[in-house]
Amino acid sequence: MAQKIALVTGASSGIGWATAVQLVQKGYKVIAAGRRAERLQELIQQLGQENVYPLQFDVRDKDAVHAAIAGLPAEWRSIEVLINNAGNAHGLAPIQSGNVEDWDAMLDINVKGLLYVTKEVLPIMIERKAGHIVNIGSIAGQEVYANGNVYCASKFAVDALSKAMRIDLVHEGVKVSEVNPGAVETEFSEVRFKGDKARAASVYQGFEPLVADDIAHLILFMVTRPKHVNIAEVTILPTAQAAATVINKR
Ligand code: NDP
Ligand code: 8X3
Repeated sequence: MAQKIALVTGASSGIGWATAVQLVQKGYKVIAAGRRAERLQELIQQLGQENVYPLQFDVRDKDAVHAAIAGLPAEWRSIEVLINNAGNAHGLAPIQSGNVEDWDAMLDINVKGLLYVTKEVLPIMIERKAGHIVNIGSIAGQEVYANGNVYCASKFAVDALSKAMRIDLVHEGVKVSEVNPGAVETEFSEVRFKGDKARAASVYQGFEPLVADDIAHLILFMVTRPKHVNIAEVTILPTAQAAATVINKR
């Protein structure tokens, strides 16, 4: 049987990287997308070039997204699984002092980027009347918290889009799922705090956060269910976390 093909956005780091690794370990071939080409090369070195095809693009650039996916070699085109994972928070500030470039980045990457990638992949899935899209939302898409404003709005949008896509695509045989993690220790907080590693590390001090592999395990479970089963939405939290800002820190 031919190996299944999965496209993972944001495969150059964190949750996307761990998901790409676990998909290959499970026998998938992975199209690994991200902006940092050197990271994608590291992934190829780890997993083998027969298993990983790198796609370098910025999800904000719809022409680049189109060119990358339209230009896939024939043997890599039959995408069955799309993990819409690329995204970040940029800044953590009250709305009245928010940075407009940060707002643009979060809405353009987390929301519009997800749409651009999905738009390019859907014709492939619809033609086959099969496929599975997993959108990475967040606990921040379920509750707002102080200073989270635009990041929360971007993840509320991912939640709305996931629900809407599931409704529209049910007639096409395409599954849509959403994974909503709480605190996962990745490069996420370093990006949010613009490279301030000490501040980023402090987010995860005093409790045991999730790691990227925890989310990847869940995604693997979801995409390997039988054809008639769709796990629609899952919220996954560290045991020490009960809500976006309720964390049992010692
Ligand atoms: P990382 O910062 O480790 O990874 C983010 C990934 O997104 C990188 O691979 C990055 O690749 C990619 N990315 C960012 N901007 C762009 C862009 N403009 N174009 C293409 N790719 C881009 O963070 P995580 O792994 O934690 O985050 C992955 C997802 O999980 C995000 O959607 C995040 O919102 C979500 N999430 C994270 C949580 C956490 O606590 N860590 C909790 C809940 C949800 P590159 O820079 O190479 O382009
Ligand atoms: C990332 C989790 O709580 O920092 O989506 O928003 S949080």
